Amino acid sequence: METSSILWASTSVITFVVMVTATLYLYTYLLRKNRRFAWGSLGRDVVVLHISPRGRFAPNMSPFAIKLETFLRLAKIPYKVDFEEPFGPKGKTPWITLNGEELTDSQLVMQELARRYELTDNLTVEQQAVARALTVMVDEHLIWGLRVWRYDVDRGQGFSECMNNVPFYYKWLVPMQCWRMRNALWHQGMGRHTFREVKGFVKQDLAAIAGYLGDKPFLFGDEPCQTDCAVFAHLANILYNYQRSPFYAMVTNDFPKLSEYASRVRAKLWPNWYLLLDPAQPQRRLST
Ligand SMILES: N[C@@H](CCC(=O)N[C@@H](CS)C(=O)NCC(=O)O)C(=O)O
Repeated sequence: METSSILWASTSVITFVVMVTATLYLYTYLLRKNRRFAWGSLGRDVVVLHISPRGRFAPNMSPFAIKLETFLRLAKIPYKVDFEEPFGPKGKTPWITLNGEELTDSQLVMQELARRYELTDNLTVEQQAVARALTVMVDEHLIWGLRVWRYDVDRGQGFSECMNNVPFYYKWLVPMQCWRMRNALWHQGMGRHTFREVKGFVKQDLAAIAGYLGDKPFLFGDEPCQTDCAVFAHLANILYNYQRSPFYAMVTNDFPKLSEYASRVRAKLWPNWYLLLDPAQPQRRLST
């Protein structure tokens, strides 16, 4: 091959690659801009909650998404749901847009909304300490125990089961996600324990919640508060998204009061739970 032909061929390839990249970039840019414009037109002070699509057994497969949506319902903050861009600026779901501002992380969003809407739970200093400890326990400890089952023991199988329309490329994506999560589990530390030890940790966390809940209807009395959003979300995740896991049996057999508690929060704040599933199910009477 002559040098001029090689030069011509490589210039064509490079031009093609640059043009495809530029087109893709421009397309993504315009798509994002259009979406933001559409979200902005939903109305002032309307929270746009960005989450992954609804699940088969619970309105979301992410406990953090359930937590934040439960909070929006509890606080009666008007919101609309977006499923097109579930991952936010930090690469995690859920996140929100409020009056053009992008806020991320369920806990930070709740704190910020509580500040802006002047929402307080009226807890004593001692209760605030317990609230903090319970929230961190479920968000940062319990969740990792569940992830060991989902991504290591069950190898992501339950993940696809929770979705109605599983996209065809999921059969390649799920092993990749499992590999990524096993890596994360190893670095976080939970992944270094035997599954028997992990079950022990989860049981201790559940026992702590049950112990504090006692015979109260909600964690801090007769009405749910922000901590109930987090605790309910993780219990709902076990009870509806992890039914094949040993954690489901653990909650229902060893801590029936936690099942009753989750049903109570669900009946109070998610009266349309069944209609939100994918596929939507006929609404049933929710027990309190
Ligand atoms: N601290 C975050 C945690 C959110 C989170 O871990 N979300 C998971 C889904 S349950 C996620 O986005 N995972 C994607 C990833 O890690 O790449 C919050 O409270 O919002």
